[in-house]
This record gives sequence, structure tokens and C-alpha cells, in this order.
Amino acid sequence: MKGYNVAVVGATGAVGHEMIKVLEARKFPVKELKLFASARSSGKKMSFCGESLPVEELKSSSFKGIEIALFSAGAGRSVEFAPHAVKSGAVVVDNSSAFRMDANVPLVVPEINPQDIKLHQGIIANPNCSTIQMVVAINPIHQVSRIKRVIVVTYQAVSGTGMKAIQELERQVKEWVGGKKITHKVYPHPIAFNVIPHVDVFYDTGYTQEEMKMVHETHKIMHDDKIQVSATCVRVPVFRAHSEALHIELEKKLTASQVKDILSKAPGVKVQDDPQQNLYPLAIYTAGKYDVFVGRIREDIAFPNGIAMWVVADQLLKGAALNAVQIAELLSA
Ligand code: NAP
Ligand code: 3JN
Repeated sequence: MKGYNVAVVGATGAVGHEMIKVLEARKFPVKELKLFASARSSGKKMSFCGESLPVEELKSSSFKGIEIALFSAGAGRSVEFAPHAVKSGAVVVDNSSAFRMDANVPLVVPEINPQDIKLHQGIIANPNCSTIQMVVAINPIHQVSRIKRVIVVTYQAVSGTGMKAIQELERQVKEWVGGKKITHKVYPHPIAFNVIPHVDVFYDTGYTQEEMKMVHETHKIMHDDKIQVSATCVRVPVFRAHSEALHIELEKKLTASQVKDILSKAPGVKVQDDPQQNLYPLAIYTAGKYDVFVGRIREDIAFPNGIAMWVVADQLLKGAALNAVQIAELLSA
């Protein structure tokens, strides 16, 4: 099998760490792996397949000989450096929002629209993590009975904000246990022992950018602009794995048991649904797993043809690193 020269941009970040681990765990055919981050990390070492690799400062000249570049260093770095990578002959799989809604950039979840990859012109975008786990869970239902409306509330882990937020929650827990005043820098309020209905920046409409990403990206991935989506995105004091409460309205009725049957056969989905045994998806057990877990599947009593369910996934994996490596696997197939 051909081996590829691969670059991970943002290697030292929460997503970058997982990208390196997923490339290794899935035995992606890597010929050479190059790791890039900011000048702050230059000289650090990270391990891959038993080797200790240096982290290099990202520069426009970094991509010589690179065939696949996995970017997760934020939208600003993607805008600045992805064109250099493409010019050097690499295909970029970008985790940021920089190109997601660009008409020339496919936005791909391999379980849903793998065929869109073929349309790429050098860049393929990875959707937002909250969007990915929602569409993996709703698209199989949509194939059987069209979804008219989705109302979603998210419960997002702090690792969604990156390394500095993981450290902030750890520090705040220690401050609380030590009887000290809780200090905060990353979020506008303490996140330990709190729930903050605020992810990303607010628009004048009252919705946040994260909430609107869920609307627009769902339309693009599922190729259906008519699905009405309303999201409330909430940060919770969980280290890893986002949870979502979904209420969906279908064109024609499906029973809860039909939905369970559809989802139990759906790619990338695991149904965990036995409330009498206290079995439903939970963030702490989902962390580190590849699948999107779905439970609490029931007929929604608030409107006709409604289904309610609870969806949990590791947003650093299926929401970012795993989805990106799956895209790279499709490129290499
Ligand atoms: P993070 O933990 O803060 O890591 C950021 C990474 O970007 C680090 O490797 C950092 O390097 C690097 N970086 C920052 N400034 C740079 C520069 N000027 N040049 C080169 N590299 C630079 O953030 P993260 O959680 O991994 O997320 C990274 C991006 O992935 C996000 O901005 C977002 O676009 C996307 N994403 C994140 C998630 C998630 O759940 N966390 C999910 C989906 C998508 P240093 O260590 O040297 O500073
Ligand atoms: O907050 C979360 O739980 C997910 C965060 C995603 C994120 C964080 C900073 C910048 C993104 C994203 O993936 O949409 C971005 C961005 O690229 O705009």
C-alpha cells in the first residue's frame, strides 16, 4: 500500500493530539509525519508509532513534499496557511470554520456524504463537532422519513474550547476544594459547578455563532436547506464528549421502535437505550470512543410525528480528529 507524507498542523492542541493517536490507531498509511504548531512549541517532541518526532514552527514553506495536511490550529491559521499547503500539492482536511461554507469546499461526514469529497479543489472541510454528532444521528432517520424540524440543546465539554479550557476546569475544581475563590479567564463565568448558555460569539438575533454553524452546516452536509434547525448551545463542566437533547419533527410518523431499528443499523451509531436498566449514553463513558451514542429514544408528545432522543459523542474524536482521518482514508482509498 502507498504511504503518504502527512502533516498535522496544530499538533500540540487538544485535537492535534487526537489526530496523531487516531492516525496510529487506525494504521493510516503514513510514510512520513510532520508536526507543526506555533513558535512556542518549536523543539517539543511528540510520539507517533514508537518514534519521537519534533514539533516545528508552522511556516508557509512547511508543506514541501506533504500530500495530506490535517489542520486544527484555528480558522486564522487555516486561512493563512492552507493555500500554501495546496500550492505545494497537498490536500488539506481543515477542522476550522474557515472554509466550511465555501461553495468550492466539500463539507464532509464520511457516513453521510462521502461522495462530496470528489468535488474538492485542494481543501475539504470537517464540520463543527456539535453538527457532526447531530447529523450522524439524524441522517439515517431522514433517509426513511424526511425531517422537517430539529430543536437541539447541546451540553458541550470544555475540551471543545481546547487545552486552556481543560486546564481552567481542573484549576477551578482545585480552587473550590481548597476553599479558594474560583478564578476564570477562558469563559466569561466560572465553568466548575456551573452551566453557561453561551458557546462562541453572539449575533444580534440572540443566537450564537456555534448555534448558527449547526443550522448552516446541517443543510450543506445533508443537502437539504429546508430542514429547520434551532439550537441552544450550552457549556457544561465536563472534560470530554458533547451531549445533545434532540427533538425532531418528521414528515411521516415513525414509532420509537422503528427509529431504534433504523439507528441500530446506521453506520457510526451505537444505540444505548434501556432506561429501566439506567442505560443511556453518558459523556464519561463516551470519552475515547469513536461512535455516536444514542439513547432515550421516544415519541415526542409535544407535536405530531415527533421523536426525542439523547446523543453523545467524543467531540475530539468523531467531532474532529476521527472524522478528519476518515476523510484522509477516503482520499487514500
Ligand atoms: P488548542 O488545544 O487550543 O490547540 C491549538 C493548536 O493550534 C495548538 O497546537 C497551537 O500550537 C496551534 N496554534 C495556535 N496558534 C498558532 C500559530 N500561530 N501557528 C501555528 N500553530 C498555532 O485548540 P483545539 O481544541 O485543538 O482546536 C483547534 C481548532 O480545531 C479550533 O480552533 C477549531 O477550529 C477546531 N476544532 C476544535 C474542536 C474541539 O472539540 N476542540 C472540535 C472541532 C474543531 P501551540 O501549542 O504552539 O500554541
Ligand atoms: O466549543 C466547542 O465545543 C467546539 C468548538 C469549536 C471551535 C472552536 C474555535 C474555533 C471552532 C469550530 O470548530 O467551529 C472554531 C472555528 O473554527 O471557528
